[in-house]
Amino acid sequence: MPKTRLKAGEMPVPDLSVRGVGVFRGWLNAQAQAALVEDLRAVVRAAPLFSPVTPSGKAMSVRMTSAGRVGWVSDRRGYRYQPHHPGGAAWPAIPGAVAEMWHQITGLSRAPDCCLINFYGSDARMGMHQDRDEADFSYPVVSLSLGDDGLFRIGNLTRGGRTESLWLHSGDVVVMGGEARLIYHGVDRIRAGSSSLLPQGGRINLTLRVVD
Ligand SMILES: O=C(O)CCC(=O)C(=O)O
Ligand SMILES: [Mn+2]
Repeated sequence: MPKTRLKAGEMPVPDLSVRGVGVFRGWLNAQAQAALVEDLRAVVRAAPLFSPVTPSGKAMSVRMTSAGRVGWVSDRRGYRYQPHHPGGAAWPAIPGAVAEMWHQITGLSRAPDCCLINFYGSDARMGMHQDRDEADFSYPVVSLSLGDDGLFRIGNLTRGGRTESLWLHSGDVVVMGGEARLIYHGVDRIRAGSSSLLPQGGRINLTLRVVD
């Protein structure tokens, strides 16, 4: 539920832009966040969180699963999208509220193929990387944060160099599109106990992508 109602054809303007990355603060209010957590519980019952390893065999600290036509996985065979959970079942559908957010933020009628769901415990992080396993970089990547605050770091279009960081709060939406579509980004740390949305604490990040 966006905080401002938009007329048809009007695009929402981000609250801030850091190196071309748009940030919408509090796109979902507390009630919408709580409803979405319930939807995500159903997703995780159908497609349980798993602990991926990088292609070099290093354990990732986030646990993840996906919803949508395809899901993103990482294992010794590499990073890729595939049409089924590692357990073999098809991925569940992307929750309606998440798809609605995508359409409102992007103005696209095209639906996302994948909603990657990352769960960060208090010690989890995500190293600097680009999102580049998709076929067409003209589509933006949109992500939504829920639960504890995460320190999001934004770098450059090539690895290294100076970076800027900002805290993402529950309900915030980030858009990496246009010139910033392939910008390096990562999550350095989680501020445990900063949100009461998830009874056990932690942070959820949903990343929406058009894959092919
Ligand atoms: O957790 C986040 O805010 C970012 C997640 C991310 O970059 C990814 O899943 O590719
Ligand atoms: Mn990413």
